[in-house]
Amino acid sequence: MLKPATTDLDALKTLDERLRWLSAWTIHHANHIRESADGLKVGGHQASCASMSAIMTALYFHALGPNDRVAVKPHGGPLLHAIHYLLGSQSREALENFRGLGGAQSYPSRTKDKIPVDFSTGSVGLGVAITLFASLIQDYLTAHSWMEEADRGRFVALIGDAELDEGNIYEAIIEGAKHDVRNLWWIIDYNRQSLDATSADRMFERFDEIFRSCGWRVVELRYGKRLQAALDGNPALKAWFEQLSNAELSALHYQGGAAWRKRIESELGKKAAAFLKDYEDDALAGLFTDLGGHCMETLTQAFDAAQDDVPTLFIAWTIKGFGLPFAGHKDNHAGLMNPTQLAALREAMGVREGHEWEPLEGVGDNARTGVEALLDRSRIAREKRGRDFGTVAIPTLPAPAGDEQSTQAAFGRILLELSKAGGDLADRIVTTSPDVTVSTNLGAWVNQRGLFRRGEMPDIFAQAKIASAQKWSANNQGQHIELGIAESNLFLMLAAAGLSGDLFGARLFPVGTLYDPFIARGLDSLNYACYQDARFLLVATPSGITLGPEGGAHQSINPPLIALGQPGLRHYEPAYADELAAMIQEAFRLIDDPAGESTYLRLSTRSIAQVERTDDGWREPALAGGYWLREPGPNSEAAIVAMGAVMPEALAAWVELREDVPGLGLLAVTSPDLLHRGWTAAQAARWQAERKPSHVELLLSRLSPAAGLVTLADAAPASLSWLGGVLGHRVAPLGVEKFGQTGSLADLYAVYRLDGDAITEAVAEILLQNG
Ligand SMILES: Cc1ncc(C[n+]2csc(CCOP(=O)(O)OP(=O)(O)O)c2C)c(N)n1
Ligand SMILES: [Mg+2]
Repeated sequence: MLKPATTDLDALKTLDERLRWLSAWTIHHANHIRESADGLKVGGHQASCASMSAIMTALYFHALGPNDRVAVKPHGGPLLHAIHYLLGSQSREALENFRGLGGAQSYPSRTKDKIPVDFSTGSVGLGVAITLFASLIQDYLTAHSWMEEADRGRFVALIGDAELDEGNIYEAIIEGAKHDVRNLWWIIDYNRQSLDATSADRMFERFDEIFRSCGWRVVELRYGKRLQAALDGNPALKAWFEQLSNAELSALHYQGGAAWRKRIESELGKKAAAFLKDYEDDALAGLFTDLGGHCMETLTQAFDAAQDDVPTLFIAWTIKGFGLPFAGHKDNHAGLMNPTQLAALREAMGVREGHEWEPLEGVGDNARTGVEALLDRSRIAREKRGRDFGTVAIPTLPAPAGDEQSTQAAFGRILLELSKAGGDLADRIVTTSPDVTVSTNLGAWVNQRGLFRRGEMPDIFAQAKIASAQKWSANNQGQHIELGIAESNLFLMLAAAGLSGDLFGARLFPVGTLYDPFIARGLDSLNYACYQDARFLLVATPSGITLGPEGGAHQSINPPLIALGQPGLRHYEPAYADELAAMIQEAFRLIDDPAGESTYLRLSTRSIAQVERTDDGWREPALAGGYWLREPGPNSEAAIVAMGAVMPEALAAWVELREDVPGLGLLAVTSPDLLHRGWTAAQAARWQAERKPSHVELLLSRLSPAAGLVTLADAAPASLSWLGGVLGHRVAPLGVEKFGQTGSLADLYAVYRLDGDAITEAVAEILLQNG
């Protein structure tokens, strides 16, 4: 903890002004001064920054310790860059290039920004909630001795008040309450304005109730010291002030001192209004803008008083656009000062024209020493962390034995065997699931490795000797983190655990399970995890209409298309247990590889006959996206292309048709995602001297150019139909385009045209077209 000497308050106030200036100037420069090649608006949020400069000053130059991590509200990005500029860890060039290619990003970005960004933000609500899961992961790591107690930090989220409408925040605090989450500071920039307007008064007293009931301490910083004193001495004025609606308050802040005076004179009695004679209009406006979130003394005292580990919500009252000409105006969210207004601000802040980028411009000689000393002391641990946490050996994972298996059951067995074998990898795996641990076959792993809780949680059923396949006791050595049914929480947990190396210097191998259709429920959180380059294995099972009688609303059609369009996530869809073992091994390797990514496995509960292998030749091409399960002959006129759980239908059709269709091949696709990526990458390299054909081009080049493809997937047919575009083969796509019907597998495959008849007819049509 850095405790300020008493004089530091002045230095902090100076830095607050510098941040307000530099953030406004950075945005102004990008919009009004930098040359625009395309005439597009650059944008930036001067009002959102001005609202929070004091809060960030109090944090970064006073309250933060070296291990603390912060998620900054997206539109406060320029403030974070200004802080690093003052600390010497951001370049002027990057600020001049704000929102340009290679410049400071619009919103703080872990992966794209060059300054250390602890958590990316952008999609509001997610940056807030990930801090809670990161804190849980910190507890997990220290309990498992992957991390020293002394290296523990606090997790801070700087939140726009309108972000509080995002439901994912409440899902997170409910989960946090179950796990006794701690070491959190969530600080609301309570400017009572959103993007469109001022925010609803009715929510006013509600947020604190919600947080308190989840075990949080709520600290409201409504008034700065000066305003507090003025109101304390004038109860009628205080009562009047506190009944103003959000819109009225904002309007008055915008209108300024004369408007305050007029309202008070007309609405308060002589005695209560007598204080007005002591204030000029500007001073009066200044008095009423002295809200808690702008008062350095109030902020630093509040932070100093919250040094225990109780999760704390600070509601810091602020004014959106504080100190800027559009302060309080309801339309100011994306408002930009015009050059005249900017010049006026520059003058008012003592910044000389031509010296706008000087870090300490306008700071007098006397103040400078104190400010420089404070900057020096704040330079701690704000360096970007390298990937210096070592690598983990990934053992070969054998395929589970068995002539008939489902990929879901095989997944459970592979993890169980890994657990029994033990070792570094097994110890570093952390599994998590939103109340579908048992139904996704993680039960055996959990029986072996236990549930994680900071405190001991006995298995009451086991103690009572009630027979159960699940040993459901928990302690701080457990390796499974059970979540409630909130898929967004699953992805945020995977994001936090998947960043454990980068955040804490200790690599974890997170494995999360859920039903395939519910990926859509947490999609933005999944995208958020991938955008930050968090590394994890996502196991989605069951999937498709292959769920059969259990299906209906749980059938999934489009996740393979989602995966096709999701950077940072590799989709594998195995048919057989040996493919699955290879894919899990690869997924663990990719978690650890600096150039790796996360993996999504789409599995099934359908037990199918396993194929006999004569050699290992399938393995490498299967990991690259597909292999010929039945080799095509020369000049073959047709091929069956199939993925995942419907492989038995494809194989049966191949057996039936191979005599009539000489050279008929069967291509097993294990990852449309990888095949497509390889194809587009090869296309993009078309003018390079050594353009290498992609895996899918090599696979399909085995066919005659006139051949047709019958593609088959328990998914949207577009998952595979694009294959025709690679070398120009005609395609008859089979797949699922509607869902929601329950039934036996045979019935469903017949209705949805995934059965042998459908394949035979499609092949016949191709042959007919060939004449
Ligand atoms: C999920 C999501 N929806 C919408 C937006 C667009 N958006 C950006 S900021 C904002 C309002 C923010 O208001 P607030 O959180 O109060 O921040 P302030 O700028 O007032 O500090 C909106 C709707 C977004 N970034 N993310
Ligand atoms: Mg707001």
